[in-house]
Amino acid sequence: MSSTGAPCPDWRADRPLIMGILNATPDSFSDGGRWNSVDKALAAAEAMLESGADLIDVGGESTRPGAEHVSVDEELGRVMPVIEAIERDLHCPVSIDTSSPVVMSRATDVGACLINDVRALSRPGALEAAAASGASVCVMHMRGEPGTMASRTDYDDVVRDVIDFLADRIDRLQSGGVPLDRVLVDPGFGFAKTTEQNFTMLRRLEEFECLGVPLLVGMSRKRMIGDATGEPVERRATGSAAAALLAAERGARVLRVHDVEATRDALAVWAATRDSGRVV
Ligand code: PT1
Repeated sequence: MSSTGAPCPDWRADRPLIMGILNATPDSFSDGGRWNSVDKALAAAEAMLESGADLIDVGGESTRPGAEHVSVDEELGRVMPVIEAIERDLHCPVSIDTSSPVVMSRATDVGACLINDVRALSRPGALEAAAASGASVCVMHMRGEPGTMASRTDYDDVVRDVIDFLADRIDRLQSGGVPLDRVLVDPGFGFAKTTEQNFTMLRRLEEFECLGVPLLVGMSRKRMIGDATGEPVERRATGSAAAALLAAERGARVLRVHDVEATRDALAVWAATRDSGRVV
């Protein structure tokens, strides 16, 4: 990890952390206007920080169901200018959402403090790149690839099966040289799960505490929220904030969200009900 990058927030802080989502994909920040896409991404990151984000998750590959594969060069071209601009101008903690070992190394070299891999370091060289980087690592549960995962939803018990998978990944990370205090896990909402299975995981989220590492969750604007509310993706902020709040109540330590302000306010109300009464 670069000495110039902001360190990660304390994953074991006394309040849940907010991770703001920044998609560095061509469709997200290009409208042919006056500002180039890096300036727009930077402005979006700044707005999320002002709204209360604790770190910014930069991703150059869409992993939503059915998404297409992107080449490593394409991914680097999307994320590197954005991470460099954030490091230069905003000095905030940055996480890199990637499965590519090359992108992991390059992003952490310029200061990213967390590797967020939805494929749980399954690509050849990913574990080695992550260990060498000195960064924190979030490993997530998924089956297959985003293009095909929708059909792979046969579980004995979705919560137990996902816990077993994550426990195995934690072991592999430790054997590979990533210390436990730099590991986070994510049950992978919307990745090879039906809506019912997603809500089973949310209802039983406390069971993941047995893994002994901080839990990161991402339900923001996902289909499970649309199925519960009947709202299209652009109207899921309120449902997403409610889901984030329930996850916080059940022990989630990091909330990966698009709508930072709604999440912050939901968490502030939740915090006011806690023993200390101390506001977030
Ligand atoms: C996530 C996550 C992620 N989600 C982590 N990283 C996405 N650690 C990207 C839908 O059902 O949950 N955790 N990086 C986005 N992926 C999806 C998946 C988007 C499912 C939408 C859906 O709508």
